[in-house]
Amino acid sequence: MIQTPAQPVRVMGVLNVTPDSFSDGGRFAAPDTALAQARRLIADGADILDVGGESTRPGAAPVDEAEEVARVVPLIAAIRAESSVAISVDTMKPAVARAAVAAGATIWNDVTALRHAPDSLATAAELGCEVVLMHMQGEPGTMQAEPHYDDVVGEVAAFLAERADAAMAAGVAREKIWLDPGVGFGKHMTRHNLPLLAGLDRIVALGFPVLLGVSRKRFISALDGGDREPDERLGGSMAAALAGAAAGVAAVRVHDVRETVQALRVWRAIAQAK
Ligand code: 9MG
Repeated sequence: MIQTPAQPVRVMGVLNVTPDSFSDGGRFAAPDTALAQARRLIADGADILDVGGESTRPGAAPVDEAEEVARVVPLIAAIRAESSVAISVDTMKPAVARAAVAAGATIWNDVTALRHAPDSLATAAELGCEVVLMHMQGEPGTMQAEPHYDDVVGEVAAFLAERADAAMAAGVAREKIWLDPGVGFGKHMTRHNLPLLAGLDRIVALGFPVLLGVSRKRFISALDGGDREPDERLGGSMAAALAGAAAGVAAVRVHDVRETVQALRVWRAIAQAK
């Protein structure tokens, strides 16, 4: 069923300060370039900036804690000094999340759903920040080798429900929890990502706000001839974001903020005119 959410879908702009992210690796690694990009994303209408200092793409080099803190914390502090925009930190390391929250981040976006370190759950509870719990089958380095599901939507939903329970049992408040199906993380490009996108309403039905990341992902290229570079996937990114909006997601994580804001505004206006 098509939903028109009471609130507009929020737009999370991607701000990678990494030399090797899949779409924008290296472009915003220098501090002044990264702050300029943050300003651009805010001007384009981003509700949240997702600052990441370690790439999760298969084959990316691991980054040590001190280096990751050095990449993200000065940028978060600089954004916070001039803007009240919501900031999330994309990290799997509790110490990085802790430093980022101290610098002004209010959301911990963890692609491992607080499974990476023994103290991840306790740290999230102690920080009292919002947390994004994302589904991933396997580890970032090898997750695309041979992903397998009997029922991708059911298994992702069960995993996310279990991680939300684990977070709440550790002391994370229910209203701080977001869920994310992890499109492209340990999923076959079309056999798993497409049914997952088609079944998003079952993830939404778990009762937590859902974040959806589809922007520029490889499945879009696979559906469009197979060899589209990340910056040639805008149309597919919009289509998938709107499919998420129709299923009731609360936010989309995107590279192309201005185009997404426009697409969501038009989609919402049409849906509300019914
Ligand atoms: C860091 N990152 C890359 N893709 C992502 C996605 O789909 N969701 C979330 N939460 N984080 C992502």
